[in-house]
Amino acid sequence: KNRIQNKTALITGATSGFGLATAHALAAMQVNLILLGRREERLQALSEELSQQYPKLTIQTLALDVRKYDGVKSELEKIMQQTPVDILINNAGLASGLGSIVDGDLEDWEKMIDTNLKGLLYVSRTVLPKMKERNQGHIINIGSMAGNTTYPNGNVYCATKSAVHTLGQAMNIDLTGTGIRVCTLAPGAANTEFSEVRFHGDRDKADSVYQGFQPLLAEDVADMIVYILNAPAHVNIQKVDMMPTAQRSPYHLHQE
Ligand code: NDP
Ligand code: 8X3
Repeated sequence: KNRIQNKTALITGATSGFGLATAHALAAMQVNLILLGRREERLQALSEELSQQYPKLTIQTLALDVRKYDGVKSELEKIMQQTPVDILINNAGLASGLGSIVDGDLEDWEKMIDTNLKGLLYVSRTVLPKMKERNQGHIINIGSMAGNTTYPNGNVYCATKSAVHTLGQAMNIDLTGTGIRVCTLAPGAANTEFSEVRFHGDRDKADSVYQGFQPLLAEDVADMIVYILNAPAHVNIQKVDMMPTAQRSPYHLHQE
């Protein structure tokens, strides 16, 4: 049964990886989309592709940096005057660098804290009052295995993701008595542009992360997102840990 058709989903970080795969998966479920990311050309190309494939859907794009509250608030509020957001996928995020906390790069730290944490808060703070007015909505925050268990040199990235997990709990608590549901989806290793971004564009280093085992695919995460969203209104899936079969924790990875 499709319980989400004709709804509207805002996906942050729709230009790549999980967000991109989720855009395709939700479009296939006849969900209208607001696609947000910084790379405007990719947003345009995706919007054209989906509009051709699903001509009945309304696809809108927002070329925005989630770290800039003024832009997030004004642009999203403009869209929400016409198009209420039923579903919010707080997915935009990154790891930048992998190094000791002793001599970590401050620019990397600020990028991660501003995007993964403050960006998620800015978008949520803009969307939530409208959801509350309508007493309905579904939010999925993308956490991580790294938010459950800190690994060597993961420090600030892991801290942002553990904070995302805390904010998911906080949202659920603060929304008690409303129809708004919140889920923290925490994946393990998935082969997207994540590691290329973490290693500042070093493709070989990024590829080596996924050698010798089958990581999650972006499509696997998108499938899970559809499952969570499609649960009946009385079911609130609050937390999902989703790992490659080869990986049981950051320290237990079976590589051939
Ligand atoms: P990708 O690098 O493939 O995608 C990241 C997305 O986030 C891109 O669309 C990017 O778009 C967007 N983004 C980054 N910074 C900003 C910003 N400042 N403003 C708006 N959009 C931004 O990685 P993934 O798909 O893997 O990552 C998605 C989420 O999943 C992240 O939160 C990540 O931490 C998390 N995660 C990833 C795992 C993995 O192993 N891959 C595992 C667990 C969690 P653009 O550059 O166009 O702005
Ligand atoms: C991203 C995946 O492997 O860095 O959250 O924990 S990992």
